[in-house]
Amino acid sequence: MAFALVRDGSGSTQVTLKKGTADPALFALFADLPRESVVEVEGTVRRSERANRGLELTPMRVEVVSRAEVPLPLGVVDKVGADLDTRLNHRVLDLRKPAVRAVFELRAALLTGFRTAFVRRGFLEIETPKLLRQGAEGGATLFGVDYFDRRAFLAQSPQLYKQMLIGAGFERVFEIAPAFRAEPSDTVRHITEFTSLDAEIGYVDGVEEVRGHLEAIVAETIASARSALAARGNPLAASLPEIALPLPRIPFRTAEEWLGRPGAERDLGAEDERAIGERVAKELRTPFYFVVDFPSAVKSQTFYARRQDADPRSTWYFDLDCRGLEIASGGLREHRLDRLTANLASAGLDPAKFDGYLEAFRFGMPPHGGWGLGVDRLVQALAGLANIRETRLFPRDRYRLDP
Ligand code: AMO
Repeated sequence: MAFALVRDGSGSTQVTLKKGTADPALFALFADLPRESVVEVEGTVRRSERANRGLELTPMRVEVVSRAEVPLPLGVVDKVGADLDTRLNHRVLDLRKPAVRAVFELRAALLTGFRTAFVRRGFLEIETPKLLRQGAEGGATLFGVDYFDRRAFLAQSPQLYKQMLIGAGFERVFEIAPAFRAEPSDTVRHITEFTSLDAEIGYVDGVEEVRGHLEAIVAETIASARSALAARGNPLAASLPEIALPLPRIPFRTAEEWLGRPGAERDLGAEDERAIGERVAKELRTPFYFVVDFPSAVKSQTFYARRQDADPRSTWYFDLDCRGLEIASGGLREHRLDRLTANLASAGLDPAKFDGYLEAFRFGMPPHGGWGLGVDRLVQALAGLANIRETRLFPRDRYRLDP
């Protein structure tokens, strides 16, 4: 007997040849067929107790459409795992593994769910420029580009444009697009090219309206992804949590008390976020939660963040975290031109370089707010992946530009 497992996007099926009954030429072809070759098989399907999925195929005709080279640089069906670098170096083979493909089905289901949730709420999908004259998220992570005889930068986020479109009267917008950050550090939660899911809402009554949209959209999207994945038999469906709303809102001050540094007004690092996540898991038993009211001192570079009128030491900024990982950040924006210009100056930025953005605030700009959510981080948290690189087909980091 000779066996082969034939795999396509829907799963794999056993092909069985019995010596004596099968054509000897077919037997010979089968016997030296390299693993992972592309074949076309025609034959009879029979029930079989022994075979995977309870079916086996007895072939009458086998055509080798594309022969794989030997040896494979990366095993596809091997039980022993390769290290991540080897996997990413041979990503096309790696992506053939059903468990790896499952992550991308999750990713696609989330993107479809997000789009549906936004559109249902009257958000308009937008696409903003990725080649910019100015960054919005701090100079340290800007990628410079030669732009004819000038210097341009890759967009770190669509921040300025989504706000400008509120000035254009669009009221509710969202964008799902690449964002680029020259992250110098080599961590398991940073990459240089990620997918940012941004939303902006005009005429907001307060920050709760922004958070309310975000938590409802995330909960609805995860629920729709769960049913889409379950229908495909994707095992990740079971790892998607039911989300009870409203999510807990943990004041930044409380988080700092938990961390044993009350009133320090220092930004939260990866270790801090992990510690907060552990405490939330133990006491509140929820995967998702907000950390709210970031101090102005922490957001001093975030010139577009609105300070609280009653307490200017605090902003209306928040993070959405999942199990100790920051997934999104957002808040209310400064829509008053004089204060926005002052914020730019105190962030050490030249308002003259932001004239296109600032113009949007000169001819009528409603109060607004929104958020940016890292799609890769969300997939990482939901699929329980150790490294964010596993959430991207062909990840980019400081060292990796290929494949
Ligand atoms: P922020 O800089 O916090 O906010 O980014 C928003 C979200 O994007 C994700 N993210 C990243 N994911 C992977 N690799 C990276 N290098 C990386 N950097 C950021 C995170 C983060 O929460 N303009 C604001 C958003 C807003 O206020 O609307 C912004 O960009 O999940």
